Amino acid sequence: MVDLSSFDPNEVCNPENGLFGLPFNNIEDAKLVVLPVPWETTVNTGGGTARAIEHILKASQKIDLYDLDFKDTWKQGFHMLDVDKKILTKSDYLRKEAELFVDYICHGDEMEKNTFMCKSFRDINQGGEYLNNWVYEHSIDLLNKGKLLGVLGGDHSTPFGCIKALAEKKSDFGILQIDAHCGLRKAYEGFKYSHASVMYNVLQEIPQVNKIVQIGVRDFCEEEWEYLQNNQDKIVTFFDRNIKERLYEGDTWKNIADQIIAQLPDHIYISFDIDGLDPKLCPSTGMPVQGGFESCQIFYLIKKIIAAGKKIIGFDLVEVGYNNNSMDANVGARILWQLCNWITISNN
Ligand SMILES: [Mn+2]
Repeated sequence: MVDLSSFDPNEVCNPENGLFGLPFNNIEDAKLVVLPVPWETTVNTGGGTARAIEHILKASQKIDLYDLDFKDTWKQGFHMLDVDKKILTKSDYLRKEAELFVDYICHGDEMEKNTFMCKSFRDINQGGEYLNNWVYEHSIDLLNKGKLLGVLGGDHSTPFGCIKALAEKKSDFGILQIDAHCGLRKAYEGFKYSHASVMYNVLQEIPQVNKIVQIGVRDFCEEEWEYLQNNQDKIVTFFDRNIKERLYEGDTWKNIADQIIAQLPDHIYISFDIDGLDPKLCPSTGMPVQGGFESCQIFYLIKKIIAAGKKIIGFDLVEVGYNNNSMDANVGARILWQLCNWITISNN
């Protein structure tokens, strides 16, 4: 147990401390552990989500711990593991390969005619499998230690191994996916475990996930639309445009939130892609799309989910980018704060 008698949450944060400036410096001290996954091999714009983690950590240390919703929930202990530099290096290397590969195929050249491209393609797909195993191994280890678990990406491919590990502990659960995208492509640019395919892969490979409720979606392809039509028993999507139209015509966010909650099973994993929010809150995310939620709408929804007696069994926060003087890391840190507190309250 950490002795909190000398820790003053009103004081300026000691930079030696960790996530949110809290003094829980070991896994053993914490009820909740955040697993950082600095990985973004298949992103096709900007990049930067792998390195955003350290900026989110820094921004988190400036958050006031006093919160009328959460009181002293943090005293149960939140700890974030150190960023694994090997994963970051591997991500950097494979991302370069992926860029060259995509540049090659988008000019209409055939991969089979170029042995270097064939090798890159194999490397990138094997890299995705390696990462999934890495996240799975860390996740299952933390779950076996009785910890609550959150993944901090990286791109949206990062939580797959965590969801797989949770599926070994829970026989059935649903996912609340906050996202501008569906993540339902069969493969993206040929890459099986890409950020754009994460929910497709979850439904293919993790049968314990019996429902996905997507909210805020506003950017998708025909293949994904057809997949949604053919899998209505498993996926319910609240499109951004429909939500907005209802609000413009006088419907309330409360009504819509109630309908979202009614679709969720009792046990829920939250997959929070920050691009589900209005991009003014996350301008450096990988694939910003105009429209989307205010952060407070989502915080309200999560509060209502808890009030409805549903249990959060795990979460991820992904696709947070970074740019000097932008809101990204600050907003990311505050979302992480909400998720850490709500999952802890939900499991008290
Ligand atoms: Mn997205």
